[in-house]
Amino acid sequence: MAERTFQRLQHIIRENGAGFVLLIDPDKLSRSAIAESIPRAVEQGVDVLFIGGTFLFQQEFNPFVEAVKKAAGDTPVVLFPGSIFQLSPHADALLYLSLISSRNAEFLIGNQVQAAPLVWKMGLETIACAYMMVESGKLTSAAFLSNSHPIPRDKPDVAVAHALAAQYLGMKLVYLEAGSGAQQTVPEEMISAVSRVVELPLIVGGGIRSPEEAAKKVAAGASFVVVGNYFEDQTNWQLLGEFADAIHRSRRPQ
Ligand code: 1GP
Repeated sequence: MAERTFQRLQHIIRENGAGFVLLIDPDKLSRSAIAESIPRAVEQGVDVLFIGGTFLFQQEFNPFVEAVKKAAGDTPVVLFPGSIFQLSPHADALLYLSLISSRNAEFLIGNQVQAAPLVWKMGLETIACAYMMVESGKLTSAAFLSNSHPIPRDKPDVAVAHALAAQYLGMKLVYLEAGSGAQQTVPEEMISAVSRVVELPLIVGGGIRSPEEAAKKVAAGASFVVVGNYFEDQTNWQLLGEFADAIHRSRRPQ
């Protein structure tokens, strides 16, 4: 029971080479669009759905997650919370994030302690995830709100040292994050430096806007590529299949 969804994520990597993650921001997808849009995304090759956002202006979180899970069928629905207000027992699992690139105790452990009793009561599967912000050209919401500096994009060794520390602490995943709508994506040099040394599956996201770019992240060593912003415009959803193919066809270095 404990690691069910995590094992499914590992299975996706084994079967597809790398996984395509669609990030759904509850403020950007209307409740009425869920029943039609989510099955379409799954049909076109989305492997995992993340739900999360910086804020919650529009939606009741819990019913939103319930509706997405209902529409997603067997596809894993994983919470990627922007705050402790984004928890729901209807998800398959929760990325238990620690912002390890910061030195801000609230984002390293404070919020995790606040959330722990709620998560325990919900019986949610947790997946410990080392979250690292990477400099991406402009100040992101995450950097601003956490009052912390992202890792300089020309310092892959700094990213490697953080990711190794996460591995030694027993975390399950590493997330290299350029930030939602980032001007520049996480550099391939950094992805490949981390994936060469660290054994944990690597999630890469932020500012990815084309199948080619997504494929490059996999070729550099990403096990999961996350795309959110680009698909907030529903007219782009016709390209979901192309992103999925590009991610599944690309090969991670052995
Ligand atoms: C943000 O990594 C995710 O947390 C996805 O970024 O919204 O820019 O695709 P985008």
